[in-house]
Amino acid sequence: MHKVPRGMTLVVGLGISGRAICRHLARRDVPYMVADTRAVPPGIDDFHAAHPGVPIHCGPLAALDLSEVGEVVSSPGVDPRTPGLAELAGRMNEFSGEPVLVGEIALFSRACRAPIAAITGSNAKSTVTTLLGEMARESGRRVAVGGNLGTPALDLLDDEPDADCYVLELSSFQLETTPRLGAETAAFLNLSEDHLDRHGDMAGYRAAKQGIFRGARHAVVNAEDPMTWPSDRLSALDRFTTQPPRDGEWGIAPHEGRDWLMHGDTPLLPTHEMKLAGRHNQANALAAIAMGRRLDFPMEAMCRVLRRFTGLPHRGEVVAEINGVRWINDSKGTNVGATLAAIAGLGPTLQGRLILLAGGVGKGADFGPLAGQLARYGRAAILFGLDAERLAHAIGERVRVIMVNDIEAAMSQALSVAEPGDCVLLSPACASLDQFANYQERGEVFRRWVHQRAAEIAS
Ligand code: UMA
Ligand code: ADP
Repeated sequence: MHKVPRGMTLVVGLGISGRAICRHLARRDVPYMVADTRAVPPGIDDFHAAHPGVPIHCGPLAALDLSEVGEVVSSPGVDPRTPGLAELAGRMNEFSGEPVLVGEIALFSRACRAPIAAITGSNAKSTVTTLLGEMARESGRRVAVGGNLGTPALDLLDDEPDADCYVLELSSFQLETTPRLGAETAAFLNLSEDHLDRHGDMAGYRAAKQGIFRGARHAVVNAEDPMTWPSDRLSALDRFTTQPPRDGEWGIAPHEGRDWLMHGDTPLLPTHEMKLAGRHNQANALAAIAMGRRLDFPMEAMCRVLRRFTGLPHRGEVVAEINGVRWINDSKGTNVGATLAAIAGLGPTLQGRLILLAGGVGKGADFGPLAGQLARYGRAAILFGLDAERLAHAIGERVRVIMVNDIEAAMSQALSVAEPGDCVLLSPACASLDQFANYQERGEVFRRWVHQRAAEIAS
């Protein structure tokens, strides 16, 4: 057994997060060593060159003697219940007073001197994080944006040390190993089934995400999803909803004959002026505004961003309109909650009906919840990939189902069944890994095909 020297810091995982942790420690002259469970982690030679003399342990963590380790800083993808780490549960660090086992975000919150705006949820994290970052910029703030999305949090501290505000997207994996975040404002957007292989059940998954509220001065939660509400009382709390707001909530209500984003009785912006499509994105906008208000961003600046922000690629992205039919790429809809929100969000805004393209790796999820919304708004569901049969079984009695082999066949079918006013929505409710490298590649295939058809039809 290899003994980690007394008081030494151990970094676990040589991926994006692990490397950011190493850079952070090196800049602060903290002695550390590294462990990765793989026999030969990719990029190990580059790592040796960049960090000469840093010892690396490869292979099972249980082969390390951690009885005298000072602190273990683990990567989000590494389960704290992994043999070797599990034994550290409950052990406290004598200097920091925090658990011996922490993650990257624990180091971030210790070192960060500017307000933190943190966003979590099963879906819409990247959209709200990006929106809030844009709102900060539009308000003249020096903002740094990253975390689970884009630049790792610890790199933000060093790349942009003078930022006056840090906007972080945080995953349940990151929050699970953050003893106290101390955010100025923290949003928990929604909770639906995901990552249960890691967190065991919904209660465990929710508990990990609730970590976003530890030490928070202000919370933003979803009035329609009680699972997002803090389990401990917080004095400052804002709630958003897609319904008319009650008791000072942020919501959506008719005003002068149209729907508006509202704060209590105050109209903020007509929803049709937003570039993002669907009710779910209006909810995302309200969450971002509620956080921005806490950070003193001017309302006018935030509304300017909502008028121009067209969304991130592969998230409800309108690719083209062909013969009166809108084609939307929501390839990032990789779980049932995301696809449900996309259908329920777009459905009420359509003149025609929805043609859903879905399927892939279902990760054992229950597809049943899709049936009701598809019955309400769907013309057809065109299914492909590994779990197409299981999907068909769950929704087949409520909407017309067409089974195909792959996404190209699904798009050809969609072209023939769609009528003017309809919308073809790629929101698979599944991971892509059975037929694609990742969700981006799946979205690119959709995009290319739609652009080609649009060009053919135009010529
Ligand atoms: N490793 C082990 N043993 C394990 C698991 C991992 O040694 O049991 C090692 C791997 O071999 C690898 C490294 O740890 O070398 C990878 O660590 P990681 O899986 O934590 O991934 P990183 O490359 O460090 O990227 C992580 C996030 N990945 C995950 O949470 C799975 C990235 O989020 C994040 O951008 C990055 O840190 C910077 O903060 C990606 C993600 O998929 C986008 N997140 C999930 C999601 O959004 O659903 C949560
Ligand atoms: P995340 O970073 O949490 O994965 P994204 O912003 O990348 O979130 O969006 C992922 C998917 O979540 C989108 O493709 C869409 O299908 C779905 N989505 C968007 N807004 C919402 C919402 N308010 N509630 C639930 N799902 C949503």
